[in-house]
Amino acid sequence: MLNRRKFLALSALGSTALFEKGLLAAGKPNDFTAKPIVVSTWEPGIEANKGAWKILGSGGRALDAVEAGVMVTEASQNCCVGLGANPDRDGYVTLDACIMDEFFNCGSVAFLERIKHPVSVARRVMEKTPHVMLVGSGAQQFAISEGFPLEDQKLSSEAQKAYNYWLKNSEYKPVMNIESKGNRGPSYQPVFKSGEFNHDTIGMVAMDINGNLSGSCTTSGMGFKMRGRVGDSPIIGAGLFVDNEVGACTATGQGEDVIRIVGSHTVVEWMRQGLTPEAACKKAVERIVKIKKDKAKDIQVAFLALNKKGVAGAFAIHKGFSYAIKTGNIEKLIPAKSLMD
Ligand code: SD4
Repeated sequence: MLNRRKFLALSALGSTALFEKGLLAAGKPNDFTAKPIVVSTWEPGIEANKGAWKILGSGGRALDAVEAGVMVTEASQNCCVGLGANPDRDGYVTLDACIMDEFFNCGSVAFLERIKHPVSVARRVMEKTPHVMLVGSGAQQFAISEGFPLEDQKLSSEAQKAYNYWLKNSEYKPVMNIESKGNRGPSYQPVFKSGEFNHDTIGMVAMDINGNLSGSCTTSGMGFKMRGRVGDSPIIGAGLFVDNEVGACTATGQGEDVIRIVGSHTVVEWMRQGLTPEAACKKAVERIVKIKKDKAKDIQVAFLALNKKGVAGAFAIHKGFSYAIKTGNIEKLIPAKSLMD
């Protein structure tokens, strides 16, 4: 097992070093058929999965696990998810999240400010209101009424540096999850070199010991986005979808293009037709690439899916997307296959 310090040190070496140290498995996701199982996007998923495992490993419900798991990432100031993340172009961090259980219950919040755990507010929307989605000041008001503290609006020191850098040109041209560049700008040099934590989202799907599926997704969205912009992450069907008869899927990358094809729902429907999780994710990626034509080389989108047998799989437009998997005896970061380098 990796402790956090060792993981950060290894992460700083990048995916190649992790692979060499045997912590990455080369793309054979179909080897893993397990119950319980949790999978989540990008390298911070390793820590998040540990949080989920505290519940899954003791026989708990997948819904509780996917909430607890991504809360680890939301609370981390070292990751571009949650209040430590990059702000919008006006300098405010705005958060989106959603959650979905095995009964098609779902809840979502978007454009939420100054609340540390948007995924938990999304769960309250699901459980305590007749609605699926609350946004902006209404979502914040609801969170406060539910006892969530209003946090300081101050940016994290990393985010402040990134924002200062961005302000130099104030160019509205967000860079999305292409590993070599990072989303804090093509030439931004992070002071905290904790590896490739250049993402703003974590998506997690899990199956519990009873074979029930749930999922969660939480994000600060695209760094330096237009104020009020919301991507795919809180949109049920786009950033996340769960059908307990078939499987679950979550997405990451350029949200606009995930929404365009209602990505996660599309992947689940292809799994229903018999495709493996990886093949279903690949087909969704191919659909986006076909729509985007030559613009596809400039965007990253990845899907991560889990079927009812406990088989996980993923696929991305570009190389560099990896996902973390945890079962009773496996804890790995797996590089996903991609259409392009
Ligand atoms: C969005 N899909 O807001 C998110 C961004 C993302 O890693 O996944 N970043 O469009």
